[in-house]
Amino acid sequence: MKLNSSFKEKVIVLGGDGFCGWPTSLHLSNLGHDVVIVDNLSRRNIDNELEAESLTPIHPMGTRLKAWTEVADRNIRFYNCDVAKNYEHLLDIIEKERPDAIVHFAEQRSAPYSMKSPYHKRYTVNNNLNATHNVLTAIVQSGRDIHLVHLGTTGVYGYGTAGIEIPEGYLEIEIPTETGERISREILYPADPGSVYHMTKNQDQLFFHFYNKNDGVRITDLHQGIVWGTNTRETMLDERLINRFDYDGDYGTVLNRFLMQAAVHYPLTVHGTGGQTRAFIHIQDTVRCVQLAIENPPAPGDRVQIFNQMTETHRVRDLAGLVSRLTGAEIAYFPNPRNEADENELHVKNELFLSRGLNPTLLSEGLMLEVTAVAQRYAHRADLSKIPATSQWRQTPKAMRPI
Ligand code: NAD
Ligand code: USQ
Repeated sequence: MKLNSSFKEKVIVLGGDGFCGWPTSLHLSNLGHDVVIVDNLSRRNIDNELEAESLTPIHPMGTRLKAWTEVADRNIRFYNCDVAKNYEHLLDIIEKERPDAIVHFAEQRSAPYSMKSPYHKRYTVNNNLNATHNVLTAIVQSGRDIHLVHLGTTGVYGYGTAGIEIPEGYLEIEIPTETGERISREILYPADPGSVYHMTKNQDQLFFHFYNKNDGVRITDLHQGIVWGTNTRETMLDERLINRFDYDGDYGTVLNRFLMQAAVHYPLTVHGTGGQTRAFIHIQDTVRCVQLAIENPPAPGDRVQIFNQMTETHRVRDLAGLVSRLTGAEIAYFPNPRNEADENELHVKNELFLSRGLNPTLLSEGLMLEVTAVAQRYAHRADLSKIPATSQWRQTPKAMRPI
């Protein structure tokens, strides 16, 4: 089962205890990279705050790492550090570990959580912006040529109907000049965030642009769609390595929620008309994409490299229909708690990963396995009172809203 890549690096994974970060750390370690996890375990504390738990029983970090050494005969080191607040500690870790690459997952990633209250908005902005800015500053201060791989979101492009296939980060434009000529430029695709969380990802892009231009930091920004599934080849090796599975109204993402809801016979919770189209990727492909990003760094002097990390797009009501046909689940339509378009089209380019060897896991292959192997298996751990989405996008009375 040990994989062996000829390309071996020292990699720090910020946020390596999380849903994407944990399986990525194991995958990179399995390939022979020397992996160091940095995490402040804030996601576990948010579970305490929300009184919600992963459907799957995730183990403490110490147990996870011991299990990995036993199973794979590889070592991963762990530092408990708040990268948004403890700059000196982060810098020490970078100077001591001397990484070739840093993968940055360490942000508050739930859109509904980021919209719950002024406290949650401020926490998300303070945490995410300071985390990203601290990492960039620490890379520059360390004086090392470290490739930063950041997990961004396809949500930075917004969810109106663009009318074009969304390019990988940069938009070609033509501008008429005063003399009537037309000049061409490539600019960052216009920012159109749909939540405070998504807004922090748009702001991250400006940090990357500046530190790349000013200090020559080599950066890859992965604009990732909604991740579905739970386990990867590595997390399946031992029960103690199991990945988290969020299903609550704040952190559960739409497809995993539908799979869990089907397993516990809860009507599938479609928001609004379900006409929202979104991009998706399986967790196994997430870890593979991060590997490909590390193996294909930008050359010195290159601008920020942006990959769209998604494999297919689906409409929410079509996903509900698919899960319902497979499992017999009922579908329920709820007033949408978010402020988003009821219906949108979405076409996203993802040629860069496909051309570098990504072989996507499609919904049609893995869906039922996920229902039986994970959602049904751990259904007894579900707290149904945590399923409703309670976070509202708008607190202002209707009369005060712009028309
Ligand atoms: P997660 O919440 O499960 O993991 C994030 C990890 O980062 C957690 O372990 C948390 O404790 C840690 N963290 C947060 N702030 C930190 C800080 N200040 N210092 C140290 N550690 C900190 O989220 P995830 O689903 O694994 O997402 C990881 C990244 O991928 C996020 O940046 C998210 O925006 C992006 N992403 C996720 C999805 C998805 O569907 N899950 C989709 C697209 C993009
Ligand atoms: N939705 C439902 N029913 C539900 C849950 C969600 O209809 O029970 C709808 C939402 O209203 C929304 C869509 O499904 O229209 C997607 O919601 P989501 O919670 O699955 O995903 P989102 O909030 O967009 O955020 C997730 C991750 C985030 C990541 C983003 C990628 O939490 O970290 O950045 O997916 S993207 O969607 O491309 O912006």
